[in-house]
Amino acid sequence: MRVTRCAISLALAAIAIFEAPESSFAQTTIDLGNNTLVYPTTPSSHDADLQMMFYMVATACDGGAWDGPGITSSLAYADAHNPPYNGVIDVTILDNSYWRLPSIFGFPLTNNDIVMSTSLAGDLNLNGVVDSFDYAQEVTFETNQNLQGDLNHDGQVDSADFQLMARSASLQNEYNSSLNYIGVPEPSTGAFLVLLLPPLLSSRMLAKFRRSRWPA
Ligand SMILES: [Ca+2]
Ligand SMILES: [Ca+2]
Repeated sequence: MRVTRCAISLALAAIAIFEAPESSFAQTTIDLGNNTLVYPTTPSSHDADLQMMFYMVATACDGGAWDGPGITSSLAYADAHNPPYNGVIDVTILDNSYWRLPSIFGFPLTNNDIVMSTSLAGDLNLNGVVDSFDYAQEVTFETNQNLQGDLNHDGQVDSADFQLMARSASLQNEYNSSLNYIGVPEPSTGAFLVLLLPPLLSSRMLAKFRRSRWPA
Protein backbone atom coordinates (compact mmCIF):
# COMPACT_ATOMS: atom_id res chain seq x y z
CA MET A 1 0.00 0.00 0.00
CA ARG A 2 1.45 3.34 -1.01
CA VAL A 3 -0.35 6.43 0.07
CA THR A 4 0.19 10.14 0.28
CA ARG A 5 -1.71 12.80 2.16
CA CYS A 6 -4.48 10.82 3.76
CA ALA A 7 -5.76 9.17 6.87
CA ILE A 8 -4.95 5.50 7.38
CA SER A 9 -6.72 3.17 9.73
CA LEU A 10 -4.87 -0.02 10.52
CA ALA A 11 -7.32 -2.77 11.21
CA LEU A 12 -6.06 -5.82 9.33
CA ALA A 13 -2.75 -7.60 9.15
CA ALA A 14 -0.79 -5.77 6.51
CA ILE A 15 2.47 -4.27 5.52
CA ALA A 16 1.93 -0.59 4.95
CA ILE A 17 4.46 1.31 2.90
CA PHE A 18 3.78 4.91 3.52
CA GLU A 19 5.36 7.78 1.65
CA ALA A 20 4.66 11.25 2.93
CA PRO A 21 6.11 14.29 1.20
CA GLU A 22 7.08 16.96 3.66
CA SER A 23 4.36 19.34 2.48
CA SER A 24 1.61 16.87 3.32
CA PHE A 25 2.94 15.30 6.47
CA ALA A 26 1.02 17.56 8.81
CA GLN A 27 -2.27 16.37 7.31
CA THR A 28 -1.49 12.68 7.69
CA THR A 29 -3.01 10.48 10.35
CA ILE A 30 -2.29 6.83 11.04
CA ASP A 31 -4.80 5.24 13.37
CA LEU A 32 -3.36 2.22 15.14
CA GLY A 33 -6.78 1.24 16.43
CA ASN A 34 -6.06 -1.59 18.81
CA ASN A 35 -2.95 -2.69 16.97
CA THR A 36 0.78 -2.80 17.42
CA LEU A 37 2.98 -1.25 14.79
CA VAL A 38 6.62 -2.14 14.22
CA TYR A 39 8.69 0.44 12.44
CA PRO A 40 12.05 -0.84 11.19
CA THR A 41 14.99 1.54 11.02
CA THR A 42 18.68 1.32 10.20
CA PRO A 43 21.48 2.24 12.61
CA SER A 44 22.11 5.42 10.66
CA SER A 45 18.45 6.46 10.54
CA HIS A 46 17.33 5.21 13.93
CA ASP A 47 17.75 8.33 16.01
CA ALA A 48 16.03 10.62 13.51
CA ASP A 49 13.26 8.08 12.99
CA LEU A 50 12.72 7.79 16.72
CA GLN A 51 12.41 11.55 17.05
CA MET A 52 9.94 11.51 14.19
CA MET A 53 7.82 8.93 16.02
CA PHE A 54 7.86 10.98 19.21
CA TYR A 55 6.64 14.00 17.27
CA MET A 56 4.01 12.09 15.31
CA VAL A 57 2.50 10.67 18.49
CA ALA A 58 2.77 14.03 20.27
CA THR A 59 0.94 15.87 17.51
CA ALA A 60 -1.75 13.18 17.47
CA CYS A 61 -2.11 13.32 21.26
CA ASP A 62 -2.63 17.08 21.09
CA GLY A 63 -2.51 17.65 24.80
CA GLY A 64 -4.65 14.62 25.61
CA ALA A 65 -7.50 15.15 23.12
CA TRP A 66 -6.05 12.65 20.61
CA ASP A 67 -7.52 14.65 17.76
CA GLY A 68 -4.37 15.81 15.98
CA PRO A 69 -2.54 14.49 12.92
CA GLY A 70 0.17 11.91 13.33
CA ILE A 71 0.22 8.43 14.82
CA THR A 72 -2.91 8.07 16.90
CA SER A 73 -5.31 5.50 18.31
CA SER A 74 -9.07 5.67 18.03
CA LEU A 75 -9.20 3.86 21.37
CA ALA A 76 -7.22 6.66 22.99
CA TYR A 77 -9.53 9.20 21.37
CA ALA A 78 -12.62 7.37 22.64
CA ASP A 79 -11.18 7.07 26.11
CA ALA A 80 -10.28 10.74 26.21
CA HIS A 81 -13.75 11.86 25.13
CA ASN A 82 -16.03 9.46 26.96
CA PRO A 83 -17.04 10.65 30.40
CA PRO A 84 -15.81 10.17 32.98
CA TYR A 85 -12.59 11.37 31.42
CA ASN A 86 -9.81 8.95 32.13
CA GLY A 87 -7.27 9.36 29.38
CA VAL A 88 -5.19 6.36 30.34
CA ILE A 89 -5.26 4.73 26.92
CA ASP A 90 -2.08 5.74 25.18
CA VAL A 91 0.18 5.06 22.23
CA THR A 92 3.32 3.72 23.86
CA ILE A 93 6.59 4.06 21.98
CA LEU A 94 9.12 1.32 22.69
CA ASP A 95 12.61 1.92 21.30
CA ASN A 96 14.15 -1.49 20.91
CA SER A 97 17.65 -0.10 20.67
CA TYR A 98 17.09 0.51 24.38
CA TRP A 99 15.10 -2.58 25.37
CA ARG A 100 16.68 -5.09 22.97
CA LEU A 101 13.71 -7.41 23.10
CA PRO A 102 14.04 -10.44 20.78
CA SER A 103 10.34 -10.26 20.03
CA ILE A 104 7.10 -8.71 21.15
CA PHE A 105 3.85 -10.65 21.26
CA GLY A 106 5.71 -13.33 19.29
CA PHE A 107 6.69 -10.92 16.56
CA PRO A 108 10.49 -10.94 16.03
CA LEU A 109 12.27 -7.64 16.56
CA THR A 110 15.66 -6.27 15.68
CA ASN A 111 17.43 -3.78 17.89
CA ASN A 112 16.72 -1.07 15.32
CA ASP A 113 12.95 -1.51 15.48
CA ILE A 114 10.63 1.05 16.99
CA VAL A 115 7.36 -0.34 18.35
CA MET A 116 4.21 1.67 18.84
CA SER A 117 1.20 0.12 20.48
CA THR A 118 -2.16 1.11 21.84
CA SER A 119 -1.69 0.38 25.51
CA LEU A 120 -2.24 1.53 29.02
CA ALA A 121 -0.28 4.69 29.70
CA GLY A 122 2.85 3.68 31.55
CA ASP A 123 3.09 0.11 30.33
CA LEU A 124 6.55 0.94 29.11
CA ASN A 125 7.60 -2.60 28.21
CA LEU A 126 4.20 -3.46 26.70
CA ASN A 127 3.72 -6.57 28.79
CA GLY A 128 0.12 -5.75 29.64
CA VAL A 129 0.54 -4.43 33.17
CA VAL A 130 1.63 -1.19 34.77
CA ASP A 131 3.69 -2.20 37.74
CA SER A 132 6.81 -1.53 39.79
CA PHE A 133 9.04 -2.50 36.88
CA ASP A 134 7.51 0.24 34.76
CA TYR A 135 7.79 2.69 37.64
CA ALA A 136 11.49 1.94 38.12
CA GLN A 137 12.03 2.35 34.41
CA GLU A 138 10.16 5.64 34.46
CA VAL A 139 12.55 6.90 37.12
CA THR A 140 15.44 6.17 34.77
CA PHE A 141 13.63 7.81 31.88
CA GLU A 142 13.03 10.92 33.99
CA THR A 143 16.68 11.07 34.94
CA ASN A 144 17.79 10.73 31.34
CA GLN A 145 14.82 12.64 29.88
CA ASN A 146 14.23 9.68 27.59
CA LEU A 147 10.95 10.47 25.86
CA GLN A 148 9.85 6.85 26.05
CA GLY A 149 8.71 7.95 29.49
CA ASP A 150 6.83 11.00 28.23
CA LEU A 151 3.39 9.55 28.84
CA ASN A 152 1.43 12.74 28.20
CA HIS A 153 3.59 13.61 25.17
CA ASP A 154 4.41 17.15 26.22
CA GLY A 155 8.11 16.82 25.48
CA GLN A 156 9.44 16.16 28.97
CA VAL A 157 9.43 13.41 31.56
CA ASP A 158 8.28 14.75 34.91
CA SER A 159 5.80 14.43 37.75
CA ALA A 160 2.81 14.70 35.42
CA ASP A 161 3.89 11.49 33.75
CA PHE A 162 4.24 9.72 37.08
CA GLN A 163 0.74 10.89 38.02
CA LEU A 164 -0.64 9.50 34.78
CA MET A 165 1.20 6.23 35.35
CA ALA A 166 -0.31 5.95 38.83
CA ARG A 167 -3.82 6.58 37.50
CA SER A 168 -3.31 4.05 34.74
CA ALA A 169 -2.10 1.46 37.24
CA SER A 170 -5.16 2.02 39.41
CA LEU A 171 -7.52 1.55 36.46
CA GLN A 172 -5.75 -1.25 34.62
CA ASN A 173 -8.04 -4.04 35.72
CA GLU A 174 -10.94 -2.13 34.24
CA TYR A 175 -9.13 -1.43 31.00
CA ASN A 176 -7.29 -4.67 30.39
CA SER A 177 -10.46 -6.39 29.26
CA SER A 178 -10.90 -3.86 26.47
CA LEU A 179 -7.38 -4.02 25.07
CA ASN A 180 -6.54 -7.03 22.96
CA TYR A 181 -2.83 -6.38 23.27
CA ILE A 182 -3.17 -7.96 26.67
CA GLY A 183 -2.89 -11.71 26.53
CA VAL A 184 -0.38 -12.18 23.71
CA PRO A 185 -2.49 -11.83 20.57
CA GLU A 186 -1.65 -13.93 17.54
CA PRO A 187 -0.04 -12.17 14.57
CA SER A 188 -2.71 -13.61 12.34
CA THR A 189 -5.38 -11.65 14.18
CA GLY A 190 -4.08 -8.41 12.76
CA ALA A 191 -2.53 -7.16 15.95
CA PHE A 192 0.80 -6.58 14.21
CA LEU A 193 1.71 -4.30 11.43
CA VAL A 194 5.02 -3.34 9.97
CA LEU A 195 5.27 0.20 8.72
CA LEU A 196 7.92 1.24 6.27
CA LEU A 197 8.08 4.97 6.00
CA PRO A 198 10.41 6.22 3.31
CA PRO A 199 11.57 8.81 2.76
CA LEU A 200 12.66 9.78 6.21
CA LEU A 201 11.74 13.17 7.45
CA SER A 202 14.43 15.75 7.14
CA SER A 203 16.13 17.30 10.12
CA ARG A 204 14.69 20.60 8.97
CA MET A 205 11.19 19.23 9.29
CA LEU A 206 11.87 17.74 12.70
CA ALA A 207 13.18 21.10 13.81
CA LYS A 208 9.98 22.68 12.57
CA PHE A 209 7.88 20.24 14.57
CA ARG A 210 10.05 20.74 17.61
CA ARG A 211 9.51 24.46 17.45
CA SER A 212 5.77 24.10 16.89
CA ARG A 213 5.29 21.71 19.79
CA TRP A 214 7.80 22.88 22.29
CA PRO A 215 9.03 26.40 21.65
CA ALA A 216 12.44 27.13 23.02
CA1 LIG B 1 4.64 -3.13 31.95
CA1 LIG C 1 5.45 14.45 29.94
